[in-house]
Amino acid sequence: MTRVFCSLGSNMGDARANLTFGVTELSTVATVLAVSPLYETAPWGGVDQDPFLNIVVEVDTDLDALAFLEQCLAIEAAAHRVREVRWGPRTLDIDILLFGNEVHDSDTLTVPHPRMWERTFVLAPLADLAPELVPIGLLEAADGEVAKIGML
Ligand code: A4P
Ligand code: MG
Repeated sequence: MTRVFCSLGSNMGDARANLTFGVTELSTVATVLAVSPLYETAPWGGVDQDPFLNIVVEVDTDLDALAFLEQCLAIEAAAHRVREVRWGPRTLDIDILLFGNEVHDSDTLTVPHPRMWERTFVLAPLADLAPELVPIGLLEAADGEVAKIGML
C-alpha cells in the first residue's frame, strides 16, 4: 500500500458537488483515509476566473503511480463529461501531490508536484491532514488567499 495525497479543485458549476464526485470516485479505486476541510481560494496563477473550492484527500492504494494517475485522469474526464460543454473549462482537477516517498520526473507524472510548495490552496489543507509534511515557514511563504469554510 502506498500513502498518497491528492489536491482536488473546482471552480465551475456546482464546485462542492464536483469535489464530492471526485472523492466518491477516488473511493472506488483507493481507500480514502482522510478528507481535509473545504477551502474557498483565490485563483492562483494570474488567470482571471472565479474563486476555487479546494481540498486535499489522503488515500492508500495498491496501484503503482502511473496506474493511479490514469485513474485520476479518468475521474476528471468523467466529471467533465457529465457536467461540461465540449471544450469548456474544466470542473474538476486532481493533482497527485505526494505518492509515498516516490520521485517521478516526466511529462506524464512529476511527483512531488512541482508547484505545491508555492500554493497556499495546497499547503493549508495538506497541513490540516499531515502537518509533519509541511515544513515550518513554507505555509507562511506560500501565495494565495484561502478561507476555511467547513467540511465537504
Ligand atoms: N501530470 C504531471 N504530474 C502530475 C501530477 N503530479 N498530478 C500531468 C497530476 N497530473 C500530473 O494536467 C496535465 C497533465 O499533467 C496530466 O495529463 C498529467 O499527465 P492537467 O490537469 O490537464 O493540467 P492543468 O491542471 O490544466 O495544468 P497544470 O499546470 O497542472 O495546472 P495546475 O497546476 O493543476 O493548476 N487556483 C486555485 N485557487 N485552486 C486551484 O485548484 N488550479 C489551477 C490549475 C490553477 N489555479 C488554481 C487551481
Ligand atoms: Mg492539474
